[in-house]
This record gives sequence, structure tokens and C-alpha cells, in this order.
Amino acid sequence: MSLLSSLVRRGVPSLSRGATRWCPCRKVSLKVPSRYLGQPSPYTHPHLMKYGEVTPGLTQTEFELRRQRLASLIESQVDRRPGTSHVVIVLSHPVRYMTNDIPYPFHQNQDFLYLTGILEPDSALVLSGTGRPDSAALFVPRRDPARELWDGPRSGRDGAAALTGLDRVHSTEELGLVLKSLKGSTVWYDSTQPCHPRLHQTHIQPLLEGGASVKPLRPLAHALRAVKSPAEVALMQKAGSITAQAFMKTMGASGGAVDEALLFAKFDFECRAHGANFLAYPPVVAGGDRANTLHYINNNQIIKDGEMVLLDGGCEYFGYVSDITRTWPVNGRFSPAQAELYEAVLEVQMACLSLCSPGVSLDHIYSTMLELLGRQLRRLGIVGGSAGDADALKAARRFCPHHVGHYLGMDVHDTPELSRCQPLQPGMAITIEPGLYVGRDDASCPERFRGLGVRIEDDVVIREEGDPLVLSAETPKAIADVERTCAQRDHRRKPLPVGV
Ligand SMILES: [Mn+2]
Repeated sequence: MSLLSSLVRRGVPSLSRGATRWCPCRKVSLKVPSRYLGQPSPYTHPHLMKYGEVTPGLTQTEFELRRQRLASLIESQVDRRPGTSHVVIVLSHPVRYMTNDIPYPFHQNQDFLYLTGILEPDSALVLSGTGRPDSAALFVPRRDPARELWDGPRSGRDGAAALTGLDRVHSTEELGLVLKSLKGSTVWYDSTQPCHPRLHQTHIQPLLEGGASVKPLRPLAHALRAVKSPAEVALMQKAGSITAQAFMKTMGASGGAVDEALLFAKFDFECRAHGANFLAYPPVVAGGDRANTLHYINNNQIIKDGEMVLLDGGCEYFGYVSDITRTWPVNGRFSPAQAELYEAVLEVQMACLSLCSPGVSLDHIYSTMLELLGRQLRRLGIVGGSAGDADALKAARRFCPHHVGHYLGMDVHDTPELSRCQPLQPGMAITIEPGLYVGRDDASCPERFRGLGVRIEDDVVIREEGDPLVLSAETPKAIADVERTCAQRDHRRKPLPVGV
């Protein structure tokens, strides 16, 4: 049985329903230190967050409920022999370096972030308890004026305690010592690919070498992360809305021949200018035939007047991401062949969106997509009229070599532990992204379609009843809306001389 269905079967409370063993009358700590911490706080960033929130939009209560749900899930996974003690260990990421002394922008381990809200490196969470691991201890880097001079302020124990509302906050150095006292417990920990090799080696390895029984944590964390709470949906909606604004501005910045790099920069700028933290992944800004390279991220060619651009981009907004694709003609007017191919993909995309409801799986939507694409290929004359259904399906797989979508959330390809044959549940977020890609040299296709690639991708949240909530709804999609948006040039600029 899958984790999610076992979660539901056993009646583990969802965040939206709220019932839990944990007492909600627990007081919320308001004593946030009046100094900069290692991450935004209600004191330093009142424009972003309220008191009682650990990260913008997510309260101490929400994080406590997540930890309680994890404890319930572990309790439901194991035999209930009295006296069995459990310990959950989740490490943060370390800072990674691109070269000597030059760090990459820090990105937190999402499972750690999901359970703590802590955005600093070199940290850890330990949950322990007999029967039910629901007693939390947080480990954060100690304050160090010499390091903070270079790297910026750290939250320290008092800052992290005030932010999270957790009572037990230690320095990371003490992790091994605390774990030593928990010897003999079943350990829930991802040991195969430790996300912080140094902390793993120093503090966790000795515990594991003591012969502890180790069980993987990631599948459980992903099962929980897959179903979004109302607060998470609100953050994803914000990420979707920011991205939609950026798409509209970027559509307005094309106009005749244009450099892919300019559209890339415009999209990045508009995402950040509308409040995103950064782009969620290197976007695909592919003009003309380059749209047929699915992971094209060079973004350094001139798109010719008369060609389309495929932009697959998304941003991150306080831990939650968007992932949207639109394809439009850079001169603002679809040619008849472009419009024909675009409408074919759009029709399939709308049909797939209407399938997004509880009980249906991503794999089921995928097979429907292939069937519908096959029909469109026949209509377009790409598949011959005499070809059978099997041939049409084969062609659909050839002209759309990727899946219909994936889970979405804190990660772009979120919760990969979750199979795509899992029935969708209310609160799950997915992408729906059919495409058709016709190679420039594909002599089997009518000439007018050669070198065209179209993908249309929306982000949706499954709802209990009715249509899904489309997070990317503000992004123009119908041909008339796309053309109207392209015509709204906010930065009039001279078209690039072709061949620059
Ligand atoms: Mn996607």
C-alpha cells in the first residue's frame, strides 16, 4: 500500500482539518530578537512576515503540525510494540562553492525546510520519542562574530528558538552528543545520499556504526509534502501570479527579431521585481527550431522575425515554485501554420486540465494526452489518414517525448519519491504540459510545420470537487490573448538587426 493511501486510511489528520494530539492552545513566542537573524524575521522584515510566522506565510503552528503528522505517519508504519523508541534525523544542506571562497546562492534541503522553516546551512532537526517521535530538538550554527563579519548574521540558539517556537535549540556541535543519548532507537534517516556529508560523517556515522536499525525518511517526508495545506497553496498561488506578470512583460518585450538572452533577462528581472526570491530553475528560452531541444538553456541565439519562442520558466517564492511554459510568435502574430499547431496543443492541454481531479493519476492523464495528441496529429496531416490507432499513439510519443506533467511544490520536480500512478488527492499540485515538437529536417511532416515546437504548461492544485485551481491562470494562453499581450509593448525598443 502506498504511503499516501495508508496516511488517509489511518485517518492521520491533514493540516487543513487540524485535529491532532498536539495542543493548539500552546503560546506563540513573540520575543524575536531585535537584530538581524540568519533569515528574515518579523522584526527585520515586517513587510514580508507577521509575528508567529517562521517563514513568510507559514506559522509556527503549521510547522508543528507537519512534525506531528510525520510522527503519526511513523507511528502508523511500524509495529506498536511498547517501548520502541524512534529518532528522526534531518540535516540541512551545507554551503556549496563554485570555486575557492565563492559560494553558490544557498539553497536549503527541502525536507529540512518543510519540517523546520530554518534557512541556514549546517543545521539539523532531531525528533525523538517512544512509540511516537514527536519531541523536537533543533541544531543551528552557534553565533561567531568572526564568521558573521564575512557571511552575515546567524540566528543563533535564541533567534532560532524565537522564530520556530521550539524550546530545545542547541548548537550544531552538540548533535553527536544528543544522538549518543538516543542510542538503541530505530533511526529514520536518509543515509544513502547524506545531504550534509560533513555533519553525516562527524555526528551520524557513529550512531549508524553502533548497529542502529535505519529506515529511509524521504518517502515519508515526500508523502506529507505532496498534499499542500491552504497556506502552501497561497504561496504557490503567489509564485504563479508573479510568473504570470513576468510572462506578460516578456511577451511585451519581444517584437520582431530578438535575442533569447534579452527575453531571459527580462523574465528574470520581472520575476524578481514582482517579489520572487529567484528563478526556480534555468529557464528554457528557445527560439524557432531550438524549442525542439527539450532542455535548451543556452539562451544565446537570435530569434528571427516570424519565429516563435518557447519560454519554460518559473520562480521561487519563499520555498514554493512555479513552472509555466508559453510559446508565442516574437513578432506578435501567429502564422497560419504556427496557429494550427498551437491550437492542436492547446485543445489537448485544456482536455488534460479537465481531467485533474481526485482519484485520477498523472499516468492516466498521460495516456489520455497521447491518445488526444494522436488524433490531433492525424487532423494536422502529420499522421496519415490510413494509419491505425497504434501508429497514431506511436507518433504521439515521437512528437511529444515527455510525460504530461509532474508534481510541483517546494521543488520543480517535487516529491520524486511519489509514483505518477498514485491517484491524485485534493491539495496535490501538478503541472499539465503537453507539447508537439517537429524537427526542422523531419521530411515525414508537412513542410509548413517543420522546425516548430509548441508546449503549453499550467500549474494546478487538485480540489475536492469541480475544476482544479489553476495557479498560472493569469498567464495568457488563448491565441487572441497572447497576441493582445504581445501588442502591449511596455518597453518599446528598436528591433535587432537580423544577423547581429
Ligand atoms: Mn514542468
